[in-house]
Amino acid sequence: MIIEKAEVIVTSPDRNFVTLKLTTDDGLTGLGDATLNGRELAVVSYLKDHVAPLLIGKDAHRIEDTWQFLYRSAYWRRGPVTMAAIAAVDVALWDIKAKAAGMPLYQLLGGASRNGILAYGHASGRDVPELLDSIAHHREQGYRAIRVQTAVPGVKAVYGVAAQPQTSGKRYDYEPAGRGASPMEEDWDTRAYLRHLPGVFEEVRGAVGPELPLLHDGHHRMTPIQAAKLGKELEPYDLFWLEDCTPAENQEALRLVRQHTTTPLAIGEIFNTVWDYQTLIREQLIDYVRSAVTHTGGITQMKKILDFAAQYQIKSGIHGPTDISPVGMAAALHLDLAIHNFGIQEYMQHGELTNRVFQQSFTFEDGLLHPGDKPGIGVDLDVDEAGKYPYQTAYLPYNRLLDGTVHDW
Ligand code: CS2
Ligand code: MG
Repeated sequence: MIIEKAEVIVTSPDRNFVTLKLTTDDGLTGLGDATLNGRELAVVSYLKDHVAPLLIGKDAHRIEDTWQFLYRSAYWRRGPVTMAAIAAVDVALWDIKAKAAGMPLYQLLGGASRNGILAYGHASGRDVPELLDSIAHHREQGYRAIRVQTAVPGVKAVYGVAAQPQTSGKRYDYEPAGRGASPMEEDWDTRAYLRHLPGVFEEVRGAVGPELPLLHDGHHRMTPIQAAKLGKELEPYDLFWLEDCTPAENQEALRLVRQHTTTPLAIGEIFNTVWDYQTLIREQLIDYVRSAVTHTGGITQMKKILDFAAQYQIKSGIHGPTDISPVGMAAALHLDLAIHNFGIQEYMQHGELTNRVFQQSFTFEDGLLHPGDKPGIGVDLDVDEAGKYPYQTAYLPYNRLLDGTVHDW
């Protein structure tokens, strides 16, 4: 089964997506997500100019060998662009292999380890009443776990807060990447955030009761001691996890946070290889691995990372915002269903235009996701529909502190 064609399809229905489509000499096709929010064209070039030409003529069955070839033959290693490109090839090859076997991908990964995949959605609100409405809206949709993000007094534009109230039937509409020639500047004040958030969680936990799993994303903005303080102050509200509490390039920083709080920690959505996790996992400094299959070299590396994490009782919490395409989402679900150390799956729901471009077979019912049983990963891409939505330059925002200093967004 030889790779005959490698096409890079860029489309921008509700937002930009990059998809790799491989076709074999016996007519099988496979899809891989290569979307890197705000740097999509870098991955397009990496695939078109340096990867696709090398794939033609290769045996599509040799997934591990192709992964190792793409990782080691480039000489330069790691990084989000490289690993997103490798991920797209990897997932497309797994899609093809599962189709050739006539099975959904999860069957090739060990079969189902559970009946359904617990999902969490994104509730948000500029104030507590709006936030409680949004939580109610997500519970009506069936979510059994909910992320809580809120505005911060004195801060104009805050990450994760939908532009308008979530009312029934209204999709969560927070798309961080702003279409335009340069990144939007947002403001931030960590002390104001730390003064405000515990009170919000006290009201939310009081309103929803003790059972509902609540999550929160710190989005890389605190110092380790600030993260420790917040983790400790949120303990009475029994969070499912506090995510990206502090930038983790220095993995040892989490030692300080861990010393002060039992609030579970989730990290890794901006990581792209197992080496980014080595200390975090070995020293059990985190409880959940947050990477997306799309940004971590695909199924092949993601499964290795999660198997490594399983030895330390660390679970999966795969990244699933709308900038992970339905192809990347489907790949995650097959892994979620098969691995033993599954934790939770992030699931923001894509918009209507995206769902016209990508026909998906995964389902979301009663708070649980399932990849479906179509051979492969279960996603088809309508190339004609995709062609209606050309790429539009879009960047993620960046932050400045009130004194003008650039800060993590
Ligand atoms: C967020 C993401 O979903 C999350 O946990 O951190 O929405 C993140 O902001 C985006 O993926 C950035 O493109
Ligand atoms: Mg996050």
